[in-house]
Amino acid sequence: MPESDTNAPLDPQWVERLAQARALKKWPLGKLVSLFENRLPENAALRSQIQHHIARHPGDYAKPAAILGFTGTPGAGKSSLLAELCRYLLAQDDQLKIAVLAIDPSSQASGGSILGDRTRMHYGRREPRLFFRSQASNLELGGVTEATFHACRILRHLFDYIFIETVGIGQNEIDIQNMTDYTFLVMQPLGGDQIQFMKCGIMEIPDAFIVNKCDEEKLARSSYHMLRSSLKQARLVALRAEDDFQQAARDNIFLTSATRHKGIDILGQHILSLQPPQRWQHAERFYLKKTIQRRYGEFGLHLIAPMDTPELMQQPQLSYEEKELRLRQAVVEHVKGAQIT
Ligand SMILES: Nc1nc2c(ncn2[C@@H]2O[C@H](COP(=O)(O)OP(=O)(O)O)[C@@H](O)[C@H]2O)c(=O)[nH]1
Ligand SMILES: [Mg+2]
Repeated sequence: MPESDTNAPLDPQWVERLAQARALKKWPLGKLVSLFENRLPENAALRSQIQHHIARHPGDYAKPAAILGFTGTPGAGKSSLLAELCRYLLAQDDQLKIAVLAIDPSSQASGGSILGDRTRMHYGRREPRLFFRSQASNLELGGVTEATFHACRILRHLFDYIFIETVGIGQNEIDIQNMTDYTFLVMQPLGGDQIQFMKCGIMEIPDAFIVNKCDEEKLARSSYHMLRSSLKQARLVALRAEDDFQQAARDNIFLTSATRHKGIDILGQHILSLQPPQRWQHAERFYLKKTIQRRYGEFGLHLIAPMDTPELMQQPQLSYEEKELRLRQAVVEHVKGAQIT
């Protein structure tokens, strides 16, 4: 794949498709996301051209999206809560656009996602400013989060927020945190087990805690006090001195009920007030290295270590594909030049 291809002008058909995706037409959006998600080698030049096209027309695209991860045990109410949250946010600003990526535990037998359709139902079908996609977790070469990352590469130029829903157990969540600007841990009331999770290092410290299913205020209050005292004990996060239920949000603790629409406004306002995202370069670097590791193992990582520098990793004029190509070339050239002594 010569760089004359990766930087060639974009085919007019794809220019048109990009314009339609910007207008949030679902079919071209789906096509574009698949193009990035599937990562077919024969489409690498096209993906690169799309990135260069976007970079050449910054005025046409939104500023890159904030990427927010929602993680937690199955049944905690992540999907229900996200649907409510999206409704709230879209109602606050009629220009706002949101993409939701839901990573489904998928059935080995069918190879398909089992929650996708059920989750999709939460959102209704008529909201044009919301794009929903579920990603099956067992189809992926190199871990589900690679597909999520590659989908975000294009979605971040088209939306203001990307929400990623994952089940909070295992390596995927740690990987997800390498691409999210903020992580929210969604819990059920009165269960202290998530603190244990974090202590074991299964996930890194989330930026905020949400106790969902707080349908009654009494339950919200007791959940708040319980979570706060566990957090205090675990000394994982800095908390304010006062233990004040009304000010829970100041400690990044949110008490919500998706079914009774409680606490959604406070959480929504918190999300709207978050600082602009800054993690993307970190995410690119993490996934570039992950690709090299998957292809060439620790040996490959060792070989590219001298290239793991801002000069290569942060060059905005290079597309992701071009960066990956340079790293892979470095590995291959080293192997070709190696002498047996
Ligand atoms: N009582 C109550 N039930 C809820 C709430 N949010 C979600 N649920 C229910 O909890 C179950 C799991 O919700 P879901 O959103 O699919 O959880 P997820 O697996 O974390 O995505 C569903 O039956 C929801 O209706 C809530 O705030 N209160
Ligand atoms: Mg769900």
